[in-house]
Amino acid sequence: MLTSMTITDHIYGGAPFVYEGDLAQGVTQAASLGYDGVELHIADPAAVDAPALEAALRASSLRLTAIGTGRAYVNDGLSLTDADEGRRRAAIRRLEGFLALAGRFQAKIIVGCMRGNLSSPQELPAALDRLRSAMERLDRAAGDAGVGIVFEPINRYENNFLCTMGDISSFIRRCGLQNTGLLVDTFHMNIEEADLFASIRDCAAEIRYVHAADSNRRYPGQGHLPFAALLRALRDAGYNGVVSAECLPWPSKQEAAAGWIQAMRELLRGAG
Ligand code: LER
Ligand code: MN
Repeated sequence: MLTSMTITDHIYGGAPFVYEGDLAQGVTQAASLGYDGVELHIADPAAVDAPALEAALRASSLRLTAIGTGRAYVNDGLSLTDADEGRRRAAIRRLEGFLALAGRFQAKIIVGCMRGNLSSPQELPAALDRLRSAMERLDRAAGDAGVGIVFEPINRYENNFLCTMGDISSFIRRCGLQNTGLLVDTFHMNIEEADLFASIRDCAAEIRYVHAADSNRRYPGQGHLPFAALLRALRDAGYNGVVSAECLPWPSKQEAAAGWIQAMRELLRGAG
């Protein structure tokens, strides 16, 4: 499996990223810590200096593994299920911009928080219809851009529908999405999955990306998740992709970035 370090220009609130600031410098830091790549979190792809990022990645022989889009919802309120058609279109356009940026780097696009929130449980069928039509369009655009989308189950306290791996995996299958897989985040899994290992086995065919944080969202080893067994289960499920350091910047950004890769190296060695 390949490791990736989360980088962002600015950490808002309690966001689970381990580097903030100049993105090119983030790439250099990830390389010096021994990561294989970086995962970028930004609100707007138009604000990224793509040539500078490209040059930094090339200089460090690192790859951009994925681009997280949640900040377009958290910062700018853009949701794929917004009842207002104009705002929903703006959310789709923002994601099309993200896909174009991802195409340049052969990175995956993460759709998580941008699914939005239901204002009431009764809104669910209408929200799923809006999401289906948005995701069908984005899935085709991803195919055209030659990149994959990974759809992330997020715990109920952040997004109040499609919270489990099974929910997302059936949504992907129901809509017949060809370029969209599942991103599993061990922190969200710990809150939402009834059985971590059964969920990995049941969704094995769809898992395309992993966020690794412990039960308290600190780096692996700082909480009570059975990481060695989880990594073995992922490997047994045929997963050999990216595992990313999306965890709290605790006790500091630097220590979290270094602590995560040190813990993960040992875990991956143990997982064989
Ligand atoms: C949100 O909690 C999350 O897990 C992220 O991957 C979305 O940015
Ligand atoms: Mn995540």
